[in-house]
Amino acid sequence: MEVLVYGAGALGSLVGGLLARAHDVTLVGRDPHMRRVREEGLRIDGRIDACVRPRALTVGRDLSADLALVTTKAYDTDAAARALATGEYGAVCSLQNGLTEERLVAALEPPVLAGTASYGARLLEPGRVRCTGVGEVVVGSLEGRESALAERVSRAFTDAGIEAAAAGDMPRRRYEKLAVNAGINGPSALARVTNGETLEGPAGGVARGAAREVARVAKAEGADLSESAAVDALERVARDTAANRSSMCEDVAAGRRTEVDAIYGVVLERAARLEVPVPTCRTLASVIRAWEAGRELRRN
Ligand code: KPL
Repeated sequence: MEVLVYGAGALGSLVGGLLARAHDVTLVGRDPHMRRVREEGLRIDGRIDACVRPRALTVGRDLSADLALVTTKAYDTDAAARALATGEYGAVCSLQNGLTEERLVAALEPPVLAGTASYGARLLEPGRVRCTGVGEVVVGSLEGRESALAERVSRAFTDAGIEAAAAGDMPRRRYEKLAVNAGINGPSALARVTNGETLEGPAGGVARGAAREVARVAKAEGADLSESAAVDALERVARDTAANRSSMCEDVAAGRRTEVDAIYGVVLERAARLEVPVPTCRTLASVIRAWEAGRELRRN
């Protein structure tokens, strides 16, 4: 299968590299990472060892593939969609944080699938990605229907040795992932602690509170996610990735823009529309946005 992986950050590089063991993969990312992959291949180490040679590009326009995976930061979704709209794809599947799929649907003709990936990944240097946790990829239709296309996409992952499944309950899973991100990312970034430590002490109360609020929004929107299921998912992911730092914690440590809008912004928007109080998510959003504004990483 021809697979385009749009966004060669840590997760995109890992998933693209693993897929390249069985498929014809093109990675789209930035130099110097892409240059090194072109010249020397992509080294995967940590929990999985591999060296693969995917195609590595810095411009993702006018391409075609059976499957386009979108793995950019959530705030780059519109730019990714504009580039993908110039090409031809059998299907598009997001493995991003936040509820980005609606934006892809609005901009693209091919069918868009929702996906989650629970692999841990860290870019060590150009051309080298570490697998810090082996997880699974789950894909499915946005509406929560059984989907033959999702089955085919999930088989493409399993053919490359990635544990994967097609699921008919993506609306619930997307909110579950959002609850996990809301619980871990903000508190871990503000306290500068690992995912495991996020559950301890006062940060743990904030983390669980944020996850519960996302479950209330999910319920109000008709997705079947209880507060206890959201907290269970948060605790499971924090335990399974205990030694890792969340992407937001890494972003703050590196002085980079975060995914605050894609994670907390989307919760606040939907909560306002559905009249659900979300004070913990609102506070986390305000503090992280203030941090970004203070570093001129955002204007509002
Ligand atoms: O998705 C993640 C992130 O870091 O953005 C979690 C689930 C928190 C894993 O680290």
